[in-house]
Amino acid sequence: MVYNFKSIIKGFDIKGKFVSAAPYGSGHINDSFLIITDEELPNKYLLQRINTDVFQKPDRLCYNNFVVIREMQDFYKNKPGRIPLKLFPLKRTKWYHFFTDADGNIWRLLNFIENSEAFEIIENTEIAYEAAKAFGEFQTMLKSFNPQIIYRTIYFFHNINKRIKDLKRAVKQDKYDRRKFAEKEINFVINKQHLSDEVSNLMSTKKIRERVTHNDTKLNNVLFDKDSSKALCVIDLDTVMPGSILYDFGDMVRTFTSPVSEDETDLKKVKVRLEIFKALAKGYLSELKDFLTKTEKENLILGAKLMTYIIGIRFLTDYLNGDKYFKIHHPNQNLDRCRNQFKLLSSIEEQEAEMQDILKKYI
Ligand code: ADP
Ligand code: GN1
Ligand code: MG
Repeated sequence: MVYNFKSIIKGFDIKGKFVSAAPYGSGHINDSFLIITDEELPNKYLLQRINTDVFQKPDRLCYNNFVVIREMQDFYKNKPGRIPLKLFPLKRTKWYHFFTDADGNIWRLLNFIENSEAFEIIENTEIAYEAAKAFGEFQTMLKSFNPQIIYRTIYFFHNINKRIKDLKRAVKQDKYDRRKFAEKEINFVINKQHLSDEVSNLMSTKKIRERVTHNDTKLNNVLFDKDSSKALCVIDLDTVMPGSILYDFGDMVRTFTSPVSEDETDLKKVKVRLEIFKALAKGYLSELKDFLTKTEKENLILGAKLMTYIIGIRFLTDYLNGDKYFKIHHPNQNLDRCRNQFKLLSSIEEQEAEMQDILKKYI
C-alpha cells in the first residue's frame, strides 16, 4: 500500500514538516510507521493506520484513546521513569485526533517514545516483574474509570461463547477447504469446553466484577528503556474497555511465561516457565493485592487458561476464514499459532498446582 504521508502529517497540529516514514513494530492489528520531521528534537512520531475492520467505530475509539491518554499523562507524573503517550490533535479541529485521508484511511499520531523497545520473549525474571508491575500500575490508574463512561471498542472481545460460536461457523462454512488440516485442533477445542462453562458461570452470575481493564496485556504492549531495561509505558490502548482482571492476568501468563513466541513451530519448546510466572505474579500483585476481590484472586489461573484457549480458538478461526484478521507472514501461520497456544494451555494445566502454590505467596 502506498500512502501519501506528507499530506497525512500535514493534517496534524505539529510544527514540523514530513521528512520520512518507515514501517515500525510488530503488532498484529494496526499499521505503525516511524515518522521523521524537520523539527528540532523531538522530531520523531509514531503514526498508526487504524484497522477499521477490527475497530468499526473509530469515533468511539478516538474518544477512548483521548480519555485514557489524558489520564495516563496525569498518572505518570507521579511515577518516576514512566513516559506517557501523547495524542496529537488535528490542525483543522483541535479537539479531534483521528485524521481521515483521501482514500478513507484513518490515522492517529503519537509521540515516539525514544530509546525504547518492545520484547517478544521474556529473557529474565526482572523483565517479567517490571512488565507485570507496569500493567498492575496501569490497572490502578483505571480504578477511576467507570465502565459506563468508556466505549466497548470491540463487542464480545473476550467472550468465550462468542469465540466458540465463531469457530463453529467457520468450521461449518469451511470456505477455504482447510478444515481437513485442522481436525485435531477443532477436537481439542470441543474437549475443553468445560473451561467456557466455568468462566461463563462466574461471569454471568456476576461473581467476577466487570472493571475497565486493558484487555491486551501482551508482552510487546509495554515499552522498555533500551539501556536500563525499566518499563517506560503501557501502550496499545485500543481495547481499554469493560473487561475483567482475569483477562489481563491471563494474557500476561500467556505471553510472558513461554520461552518462545506464539509463532514458534517447535512445540517441544512451548511451556510455562515457573520462575517467570513467579516474577509476573509478584510484579502484578505488588500493585493490586489489596484491590482484587477474593474471587478474582482465586480465579487468576483460570484466566490464564481462558486467554490461552481463546486466542488459540481465534487463530484457528482466522486460519479457517482465510487469514483475514491477524497479520501473517507465511501460509499456515495462524494454524501454527493455534497449535502453539494449545500446547501452552496443556502446559498450564500440567503445572497448575505449582502455579497456585506460587500465587499463594503474593495474594
Ligand atoms: P498494534 O495494535 O498493531 O499491536 P501497537 O500500538 O501495539 O499496535 O504498536 C505496534 C508496535 O509499535 C508496538 O509493539 C511497539 O513496538 C511500537 N510502538 C507503539 N507505540 C509506540 C510509541 N509511542 N513509541 C515507540 N514505539 C511504539
Ligand atoms: C492482537 O494488537 P496486538 O498485536 O497487540 C490482538 C490480541 C491478541 C494478540 C495475539 C485488537 O494484539 O487480542 O491476543 O494479537 N488484538 C486485537 O498476539 O485483536
Ligand atoms: Mg500491540
